[in-house]
Amino acid sequence: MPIHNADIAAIFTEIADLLEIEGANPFRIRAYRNAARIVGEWSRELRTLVERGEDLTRLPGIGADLAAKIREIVETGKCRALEKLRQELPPAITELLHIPGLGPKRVRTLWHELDVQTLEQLARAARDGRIRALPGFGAKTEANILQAVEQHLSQSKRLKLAIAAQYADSLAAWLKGAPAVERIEVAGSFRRSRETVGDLDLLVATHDAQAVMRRFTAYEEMRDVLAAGETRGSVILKSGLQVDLRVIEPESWGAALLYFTGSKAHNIALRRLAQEAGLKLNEYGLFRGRQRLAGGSEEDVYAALGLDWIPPELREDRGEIGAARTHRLPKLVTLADLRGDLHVHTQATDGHDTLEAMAAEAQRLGFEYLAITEHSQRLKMVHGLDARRLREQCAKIDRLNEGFKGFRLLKGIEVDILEDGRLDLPDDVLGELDLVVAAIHSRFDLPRAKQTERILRALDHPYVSILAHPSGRLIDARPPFDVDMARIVRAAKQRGCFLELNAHPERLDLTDSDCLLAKDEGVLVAIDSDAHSRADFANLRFGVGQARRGWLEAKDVLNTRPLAELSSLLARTRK
Ligand code: DGT
Ligand code: CA
Ligand code: CA
Repeated sequence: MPIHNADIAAIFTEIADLLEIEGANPFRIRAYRNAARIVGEWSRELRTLVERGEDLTRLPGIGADLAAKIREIVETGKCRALEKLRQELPPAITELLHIPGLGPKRVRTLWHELDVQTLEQLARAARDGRIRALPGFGAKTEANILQAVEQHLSQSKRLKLAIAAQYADSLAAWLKGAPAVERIEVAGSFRRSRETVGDLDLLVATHDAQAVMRRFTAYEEMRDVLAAGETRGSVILKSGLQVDLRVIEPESWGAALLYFTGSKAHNIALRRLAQEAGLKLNEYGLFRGRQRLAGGSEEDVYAALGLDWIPPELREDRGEIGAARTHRLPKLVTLADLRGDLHVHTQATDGHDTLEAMAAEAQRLGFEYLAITEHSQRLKMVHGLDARRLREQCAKIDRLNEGFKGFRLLKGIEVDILEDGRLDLPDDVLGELDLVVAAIHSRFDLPRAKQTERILRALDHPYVSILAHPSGRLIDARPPFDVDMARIVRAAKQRGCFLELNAHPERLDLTDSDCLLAKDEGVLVAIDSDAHSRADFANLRFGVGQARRGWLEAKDVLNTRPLAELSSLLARTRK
């Protein structure tokens, strides 16, 4: 069974959790947590590195011991160290750690004192009022726990797009091994580039449905086959991800792809349009009575309905159908339109690659420019730069730039926005840079008015060029902070500065509707990788997907501009 990075990361996280509940050495625990993060965010499959016999200790934070474990996991699907821990502790106990307010110490107490080993047992103990009596808990904590655990139990699990992509790519590659497969596509929310997906919807065109279905159910990563009929199958993968497969005749390809790409709202609107014209639209085609008018391709079907072809990212019934009728669909930005990246880190702070390596990779990708934007001094955990180290880095960038042709490193900083909206570095040094990216990394909990004021004050600073990850959210992990985004967008417009769409798969803010706001207001959006390693440039595709969902065209995006134009736009952000 092919092992994905997320599987390895999950194993390391579970080891760290179990060690923590056991009360093990904090350094050991931190090593596993770091490894889980690095592996989970690594944009190439480690499996392939193992298969090629590459040296895994070259990954940041991975020593010989962890490298051996990665190899063991890839080769056997298991990790003996984890199995041993699972024998020592209750198997589901790490789930308790997902409840806010429950750290390892409390989990250990609950387990030892009340024999609470699962979320259900935790809920029961809270309902029975048994938790409040424990040392260090109390009635208020008990009530909070009960509320959190009930919410947690009712939550549906959605997968982040970047993780779903790893599972989808492997499964599609496996299915392509069936000779009968003529076409294959992952449809549904995945094709629409939603930031998370509930399940994968796979579509295959073939004349031999049986052969395809056989290959599907023989996939190594299957956990449960929920249904496997002649033309449809539904399974749960070992990762817990559900996959629906539809097998269709090639002549219905377009109609089926349209139907299974959705969204449901888009489909309903199309079907209504067909009905108004006396036609019938379903997954087999567009019909007048029994006569089939279209269905082989999506373009056919849209054309027969009097519409231009609509890119999947727009299919949310948010005005795209009207725009398609009047030939006013946006010409959406593509990855190839990006000429550079305006937010990356290097080894000088918490990045894993050198300045030279990041520059080389940017050139290999065909970029014209790359802005180096390290964290600033207040972020001590990541060795944020003070004025002296920033100036040293700038000098180094100047030297490197002398050797480049058709490529330029820009001198920047991701300066921390302090709680009162001031910036974390003095004006004189900020004024020496090509651009200043400002971002919030603390006090996510300020009330709306205060948080908004804080950001407006930062935007008003004479040197700020771009507001990075403007909502601070981490998908499924940390909610966006409470701000008046419309006001921020207007302020950016007045001030002539820009907003970032951070392409990191866990961030992806601006959201799609924020992008629409920015576009309406005429504020250019910078699609940035926030890369902490060379491999992270690959994340730009997710940022572009989000931007496309927000109707952005190349002209709406800052870093589609050639260097000269970019430089003058950045220069204009200075007061
Ligand atoms: P997800 O999986 O929650 O991230 O979202 P989707 O959009 O992938 O939804 P899913 O997997 O339930 O269904 C895939 C597509 O199939 C959906 O986008 C449109 C189509 N579809 C599903 N149910 C219906 C329905 O009741 N009516 C119509 N017109 N289309 C549907
Ligand atoms: Ca789906
Ligand atoms: Ca589905």
